[in-house]
Amino acid sequence: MNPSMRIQFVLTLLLTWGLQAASKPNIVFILADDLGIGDVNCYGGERCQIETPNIDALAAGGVRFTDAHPNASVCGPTRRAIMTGRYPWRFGSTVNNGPWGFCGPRPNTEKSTLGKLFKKSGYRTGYVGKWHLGTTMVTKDGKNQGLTNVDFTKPLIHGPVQFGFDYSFILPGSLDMYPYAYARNNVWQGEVTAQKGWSAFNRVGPAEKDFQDHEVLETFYTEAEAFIGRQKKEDPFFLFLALTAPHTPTSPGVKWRGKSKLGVYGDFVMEVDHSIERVMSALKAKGLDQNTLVLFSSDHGSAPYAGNILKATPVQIHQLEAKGHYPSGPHRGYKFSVYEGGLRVPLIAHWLGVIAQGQTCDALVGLNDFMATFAELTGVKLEKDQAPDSISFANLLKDPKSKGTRKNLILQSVTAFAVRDGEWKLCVCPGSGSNINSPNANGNDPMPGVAWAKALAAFDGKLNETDLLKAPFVQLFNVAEDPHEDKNLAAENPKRVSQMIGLLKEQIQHGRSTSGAKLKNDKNVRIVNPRDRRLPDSLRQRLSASRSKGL
Ligand SMILES: [Ca+2]
Repeated sequence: MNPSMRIQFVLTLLLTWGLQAASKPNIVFILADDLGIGDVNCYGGERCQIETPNIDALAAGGVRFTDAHPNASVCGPTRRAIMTGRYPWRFGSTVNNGPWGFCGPRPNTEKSTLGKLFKKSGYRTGYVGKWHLGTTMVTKDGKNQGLTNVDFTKPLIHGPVQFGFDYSFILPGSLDMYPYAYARNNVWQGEVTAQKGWSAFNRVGPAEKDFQDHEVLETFYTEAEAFIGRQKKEDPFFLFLALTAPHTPTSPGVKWRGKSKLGVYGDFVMEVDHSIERVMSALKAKGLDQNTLVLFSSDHGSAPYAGNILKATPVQIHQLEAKGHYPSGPHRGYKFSVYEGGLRVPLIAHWLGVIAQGQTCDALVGLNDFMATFAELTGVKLEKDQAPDSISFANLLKDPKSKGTRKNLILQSVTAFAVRDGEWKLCVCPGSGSNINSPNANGNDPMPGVAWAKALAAFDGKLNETDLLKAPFVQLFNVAEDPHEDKNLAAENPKRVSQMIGLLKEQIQHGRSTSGAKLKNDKNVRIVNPRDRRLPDSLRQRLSASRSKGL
């Protein structure tokens, strides 16, 4: 390189760095809890009976993704994948574990997080809302944290602080998972001396004496506004606002009751919609709306037990559908299932001056992709072992019609894997893939008992475990042509089934799905584990009979 070329090269580098430093956007990510894709008007259309003016306005001013997915159809694993960019099934078991909101952390979840990523790039980081990623509490007897032994006068040993959040205000589990108490920067707030509970799941447990279920969203909105209010124009910030709604108990704030035409469920969704209004107003008040990327999504689809009765009530969701409101939109199934009703969610991005108005993007995106996307937007280079399943979709924010970077995606119900490869989706189970022991999953048809009985009856002869990776025990759908997943094409496409199982095996064995050196999973991962007690006994009996009779 001659001297003039060298000077030009250095000037170019300085200019690039300068532009990056000047253009670091603030980022606010709002995550709803159990909000179905059909609960949002700009997705549900005529099948949606709830007004969501603020989410719709966010979409009208930015880009609406139509093929976005959480990695699981339940809360915990999805949140783990969002926070780390790593598939949730790669993590090991929880430690110090107790029931519901007393759940302990999974080792390594805190190792590489969104909080730490943003801090590395010089951001102020805030987390407000539902946590559900596991905490370690001080116990009076030194045993695992639980209903009777937590010392609420002592701070959390392990919580958002350990995940790289400068400021946090959390509910450790969810709105129907005790303890019903907030922790600010790992310190319990108020006096946790009461016993309360609102859910039909009989989850009555420790609560702060003034804690009210219908005040939680308003409390989180006030906290989020205050966090934004403390920010300075010159320092970028990241805020993760994780709502507790419309998850049961369906308990909107007093001023939201009666707002929707649909009933109390609609009222609660409207209070979720209000989160956008509060965040956008707070940004505008601080003059931060011009350089802030606002994202909105849901942790998975709506629960079959949610509806117009405050308490969780089995299969209540069908009563909403009878009124013309379909929380899963055009899709089949709900929370817990392997079908799109549980696994396809709204995802909207709004960024003035960068994202053009009124865009839609049909590319395949996973919520595990935030980590790599944010790394790209903030100019952080991920280490080789960080976010091993995260692929940046930053290019889609700037040009929603450009080619998506993600070709495949691993999903899961509570008991089964699913693999997306282009338009194809392989569900590695018969039926909905929900838990045979969970009456709360009812409504996810066909339920596992029925589906497995039918598949076992259709299979002749000796059954080996490897047979469980083929028809009639798997389902193959083209989700572009068949959004309701009615036409199972597995039996007529054995080669495609086998290729997609191969893809899943490779991504399990490699410890990562992005390019790079092989990594280790924190536990042994099996595609189908017949010893899983959430699968029916009939499966174990058939395998055992095949072995003993040499059929
Ligand atoms: Ca949830």
